[in-house]
Amino acid sequence: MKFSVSGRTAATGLVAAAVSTVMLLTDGSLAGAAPGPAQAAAPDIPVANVKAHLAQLQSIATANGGNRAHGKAGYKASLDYVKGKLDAAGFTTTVQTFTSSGATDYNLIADWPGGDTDHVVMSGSHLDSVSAGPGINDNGSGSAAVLETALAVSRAGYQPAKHLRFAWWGAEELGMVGSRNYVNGLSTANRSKISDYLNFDMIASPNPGYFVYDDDPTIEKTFKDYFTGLNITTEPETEGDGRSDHAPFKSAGIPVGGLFSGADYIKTAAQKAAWGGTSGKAFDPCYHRSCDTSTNIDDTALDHNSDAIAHAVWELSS
Ligand code: DTR
Ligand code: CA
Ligand code: ZN
Ligand code: ZN
Repeated sequence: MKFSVSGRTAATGLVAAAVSTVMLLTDGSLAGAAPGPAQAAAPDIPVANVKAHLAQLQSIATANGGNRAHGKAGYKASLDYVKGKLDAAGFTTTVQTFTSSGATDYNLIADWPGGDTDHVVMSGSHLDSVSAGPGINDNGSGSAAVLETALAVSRAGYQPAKHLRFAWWGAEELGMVGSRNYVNGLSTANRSKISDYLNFDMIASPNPGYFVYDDDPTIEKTFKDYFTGLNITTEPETEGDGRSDHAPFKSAGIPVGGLFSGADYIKTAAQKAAWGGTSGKAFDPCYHRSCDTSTNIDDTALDHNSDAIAHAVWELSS
């Protein structure tokens, strides 16, 4: 039986229906109890695991001229690291090759076997950095959190109704080149099969904010409700409209959403009151600079956002 609403809502509906039809028989047993489908909640994403991926990305940058940028060895080494983890975890991985600014570049796509491939929940992040530095917050943070969420799917043996797909994009810093290449390569039919594209680009800024993309309302509500459960206020993410890898998907009419912890904009006093940190200072003062290293991470924001990603993936795919 397929539900048109999220599995969590459907399960609630089933339980309510079961209760309304249950009768207490003379022998004390219950007749008509129809257990709802087991909708497992998302697991906690261990932030230590996410930070371990960030440490690897930092090491890769350090060993390759200090960055993980388009056309540089550090980018391909980053992709090989992520791919190795996913292959070992049972994902079907595909490396897409494309050329940009005269250099070969790569997207990594990972499909989790199973689920209805006519309904795909996709999560993505750009894996490249700028050439000025290692790009640990921008965007090692999103890449590591999406990777650990995918590995959590494998660890759980999660088999949702919808198909799960994950992606790590090349050349976002050149203008969303990799993600645009991917979307442009999809047939109209395959574009229509992507029910949700979730984008994660800078989710652990050292002076963090909690911003939720205000594009698709269902995805937005999924994230906002999660943070409400943590008693964390969120704000709509409007600065980044068109400035990250959700843009090509949105242009193709695919529902998009995502999370953001802030870049070079300044945190206000009101935002400090809501989120802590320092007002009058940028959310990420090392944005696009050499100091965007593994010390340029707020662990609490990384943890909350990683858990929110897992929550949304479970919720939207059930
Ligand atoms: N992460 C940035 C792109 C980006 C996304 N949202 C915003 C908001 C404000 C400035 C930049 C951004 C990048 O990859 O450069
Ligand atoms: Ca966690
Ligand atoms: Zn950037
Ligand atoms: Zn970015």
